Amino acid sequence: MQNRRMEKHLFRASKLYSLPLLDLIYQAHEVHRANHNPQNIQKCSLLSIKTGGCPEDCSYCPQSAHYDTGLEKQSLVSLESVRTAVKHAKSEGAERFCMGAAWREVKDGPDFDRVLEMIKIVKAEGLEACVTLGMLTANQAQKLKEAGLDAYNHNLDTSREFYEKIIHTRTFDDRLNTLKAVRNAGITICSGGILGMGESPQDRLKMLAELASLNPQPESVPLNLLIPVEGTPLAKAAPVDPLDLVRLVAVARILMPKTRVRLSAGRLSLSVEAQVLAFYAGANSIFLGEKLLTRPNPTVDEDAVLFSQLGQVSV
Ligand code: SAM
Ligand code: DTB
Ligand code: SF4
Repeated sequence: MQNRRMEKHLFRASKLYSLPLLDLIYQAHEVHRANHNPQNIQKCSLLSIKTGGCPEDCSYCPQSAHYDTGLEKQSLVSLESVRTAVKHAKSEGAERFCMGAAWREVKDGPDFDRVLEMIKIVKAEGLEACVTLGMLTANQAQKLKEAGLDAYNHNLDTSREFYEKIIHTRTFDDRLNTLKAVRNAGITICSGGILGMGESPQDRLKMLAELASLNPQPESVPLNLLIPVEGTPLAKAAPVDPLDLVRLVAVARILMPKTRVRLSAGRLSLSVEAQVLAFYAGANSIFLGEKLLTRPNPTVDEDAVLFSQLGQVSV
């Protein structure tokens, strides 16, 4: 069933992708307006709560222990530092606070218990809480839900076929299984991927078709442009054409009309004009603040300029 749905979405995605660009973004914008207020762009803030030393070998990731990227490792941060970061993000206008850990999977014990407390801190400040902690069991997902978690980020990252060229320490089905546990626990799903790892346009469309065929569809789909990091196998990957990103945003918007499509990592490599076009094509969420997990992001001041150019009052 999942397979048939996936094939159907892939057929539609391929047809859309081959449309003339202006026809595609016109269609996407219509779907966008019918389902969202285009002025409403969600602002999410990111915090790395446990940095580096990850046992997985994801070829894109500066935090993998398999590569020497010069990154300083850090064990799980304190509750106090989370509280400070949440208050700061809130003062900058963030609506959602996302915490990321360089873990392969969650292990029950004091670290997981501390993450549960972190979620309660985010909720007490009135923000939506999201975490990304690697693989989860059904029981752990349930505990996250009880702590008040709104969303779990777990990316499919690319197509099923390309996945094994990028990551060798886990499988595409491992990812789908965690997404199932998240959904069954009643937590919303944030799942997307990365463009620019050497995948073909067809791989990108397959990834979108996989996401679109989840039932229900993910509430958020982050689209990251690869940030090439020295020391990783993808350090020399070629940059993505911004118009290819715009095309993909448009296809994502049409396949998943209600989903928040997030312009995620890589906005520093995009012009204001490319970002505006991506918003027009249906993107309606960004990461706000000068740091993603370990890499830089536009500053809040730069984004204030972007929002004023869009005619929005403030960030
Ligand atoms: N360890 C957990 C996992 O992999 O699910 C959570 C943290 S991991 C850093 C979250 C996501 O960051 C990855 O799925 C990937 O999409 C993204 N990411 C990591 N390194 C990146 C890079 N260099 N450029 C763009 N996105 C990246
Ligand atoms: C997602 O899709 N992108 C964010 C978030 N989910 C966790 C992470 C981007 C990481 C970029 C590389 C870094 O900062 O280390
Ligand atoms: Fe680890 Fe996540 Fe980075 Fe993969 S993407 S190496 S799982 S932190």
